[in-house]
Amino acid sequence: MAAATAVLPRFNNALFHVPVWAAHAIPIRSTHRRRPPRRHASQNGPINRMPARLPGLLPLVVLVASVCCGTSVPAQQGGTVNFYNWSDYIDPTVLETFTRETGIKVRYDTFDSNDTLETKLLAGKSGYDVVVPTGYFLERQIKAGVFRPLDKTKLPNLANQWPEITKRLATYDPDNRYAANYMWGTTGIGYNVGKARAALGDVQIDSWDIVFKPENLARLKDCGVHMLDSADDIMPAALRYLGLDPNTTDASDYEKAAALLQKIRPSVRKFHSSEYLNVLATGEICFVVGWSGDIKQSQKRAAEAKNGVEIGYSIPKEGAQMFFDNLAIPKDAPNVAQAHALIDFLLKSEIAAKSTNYLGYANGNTPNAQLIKSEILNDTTVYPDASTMSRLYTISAKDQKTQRLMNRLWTRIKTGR
Ligand code: SPD
Repeated sequence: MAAATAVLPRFNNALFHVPVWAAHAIPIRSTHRRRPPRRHASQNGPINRMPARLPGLLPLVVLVASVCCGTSVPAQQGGTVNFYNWSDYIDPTVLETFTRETGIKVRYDTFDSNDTLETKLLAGKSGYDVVVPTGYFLERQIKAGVFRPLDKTKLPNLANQWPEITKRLATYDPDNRYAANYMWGTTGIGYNVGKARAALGDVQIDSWDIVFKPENLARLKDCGVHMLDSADDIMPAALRYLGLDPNTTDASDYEKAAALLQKIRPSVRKFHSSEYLNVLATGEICFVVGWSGDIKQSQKRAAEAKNGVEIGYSIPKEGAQMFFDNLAIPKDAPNVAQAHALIDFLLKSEIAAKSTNYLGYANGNTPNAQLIKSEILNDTTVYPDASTMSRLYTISAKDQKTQRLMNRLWTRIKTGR
């Protein structure tokens, strides 16, 4: 993909060379059935409930918290915010703290695909107040008119955002009217160090050759290969591997990428976008094409379990996708004040850093070395250095025809037909 280069200051005083991307305007897909917000069993329990022993004291506790910590919604306001976020994308204590400080309860629900979120947003009346679309989906959803502009007077912590990330987000959301960046990351390779070595020998896992050469992936088949169920992640990786533009609109390019994916299809046990976090950590699978922070969380889980599983994450040398996931408010959100309060809270320096420390994704704020663990800040697969950065590409919103073709090919690949 064509990329101009800008030179920007990096937080550690090195220089940060970054591509400047182009974005394409497109119309949007059809409407779908809608469903009311749903609780997410594993993450929602402790978050939704107010502490049982506190009801009488709560107004006082919340008032004190509000005064001390500068929350933008008065504690007395309370109420509820319906938050629809990616799975494994929140430190539960962050939402507990939010409720304690503001009196606002969080009804939390999760998804693991941009398409699922888009279906609800396009149908309207989703009931959600804050949602987290990825940049290229945000772009076309803005054009479809599904979001309400942010009231920046209610978001003092926008001042904490990293100008570099804000600028990048503006390629999807001109003037940053509708969204603030939550987290960003890459799509790369996660692997079980021991099992991958046993299957492949002592090779470096630093190339898409491991994925796209059928004879290589076949060696990993028995120990278990997962791949994201996300055409928007896997198709661009295949295109890039073939030396084609990951943002191409040429149908024949997509046919070539699909043909490549069909060849490796027999070695993929499952296409799924969230299950790998657990099964990689337990050793049930040994290899995944997945999202950076989820693989980092898997790594942490395995280390905590002391189960002898060591997980690695690699951004292949041929390049990988860099994505931005953003906080936005649907136009018909029922609780707009609470939505702003939640977004502002998530942008607080300490809270954003806490989220990064827990999730293993970089956040949209200017990195704070006092608050972010040094092993994360110095990990170039989380906060890329100039050389890693030069290998990353971004995706822009697809036109309807290209999106349809990609989805059709993707279904064919998954079903192996
Ligand atoms: N578990 C959180 C995963 C977030 C992934 N965001 C979507 C990236 C699309 N390329």
